Amino acid sequence: MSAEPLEIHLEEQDLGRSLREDVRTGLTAEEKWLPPKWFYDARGSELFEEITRLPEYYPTRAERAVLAERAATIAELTGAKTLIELGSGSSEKTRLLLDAFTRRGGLGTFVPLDVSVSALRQSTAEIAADYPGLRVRGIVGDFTRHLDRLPTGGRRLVLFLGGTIGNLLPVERARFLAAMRAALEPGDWLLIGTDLVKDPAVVVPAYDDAAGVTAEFNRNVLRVVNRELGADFDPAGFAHVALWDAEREWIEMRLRARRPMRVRVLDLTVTFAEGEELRTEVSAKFRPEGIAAELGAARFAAHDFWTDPAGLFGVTLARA
Ligand code: AVJ
Repeated sequence: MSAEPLEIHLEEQDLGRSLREDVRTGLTAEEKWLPPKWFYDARGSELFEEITRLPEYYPTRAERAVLAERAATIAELTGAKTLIELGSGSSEKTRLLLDAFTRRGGLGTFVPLDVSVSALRQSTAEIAADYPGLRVRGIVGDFTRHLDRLPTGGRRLVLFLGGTIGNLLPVERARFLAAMRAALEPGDWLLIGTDLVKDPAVVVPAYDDAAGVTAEFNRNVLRVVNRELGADFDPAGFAHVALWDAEREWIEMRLRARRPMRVRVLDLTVTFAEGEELRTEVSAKFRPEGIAAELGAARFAAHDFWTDPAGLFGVTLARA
């Protein structure tokens, strides 16, 4: 089957407006920041795909190992009719689940939701071509805002993979999980991937690779703001920083001004002192008991928790 036209729940104007709001809020804050969702234009999505193949970036391989081992069990346990994937990107690992559901039978519809139109266009076309008989309904949207637009009816399994939930701050996470639970019916399922707390000597290089791909990915947010809002950031003027916060157990990516800079964006003039940092991403790492507690607080029942053999990455299956 060919993929259906993408359902756009995030129009160009919408995207532009939320980018402008984020830029205004983040760049006028005492400690400057930008949300990580703005990394993912076509080039950013490609750079992220390249990151997933780097030797230092273990999360993708570790999560793939869990899914490869458990896909058949997940298909059997959930018996889902509809598979929804939040922040789907290329949906590369999702194929392990689609394969298992195809063997089992009964899955009718796959609904990937992503902010990146380019990633979604490509993934929906490829998946529709490779899984004949599967209805593929791509939704362009923001998983923090458009959960009420998900298809209803039939037993649903929602995938939130890759550790992307770690991009949300703890309050945002609680809000997201509560909204997710509200969008589901009792008996629906959530499969959530979380990177686990481990030696920072393993985590930090995953966010600061030798080839410099993550640095380019990080600076890409400045290119997006330049192009979309006509700003004049000099991306080369910023150094990539990856920092482990031991207390909060998360990685922060930042861009550090190499020299004093003045940037024009919107109606603002934003100044950076030499060495001043702009936070571009938080990527939280989790402990098994923390995951279960956060799910419980949102009225999900944790059903299974699996890790890869090295215990790097966790995948939790929970029931609404
Ligand atoms: C796609 C959000 C899971 O946090 O590890 C990769 C993004 N940032 N390298 C992550 C990312 C830097 C990634 N997620």
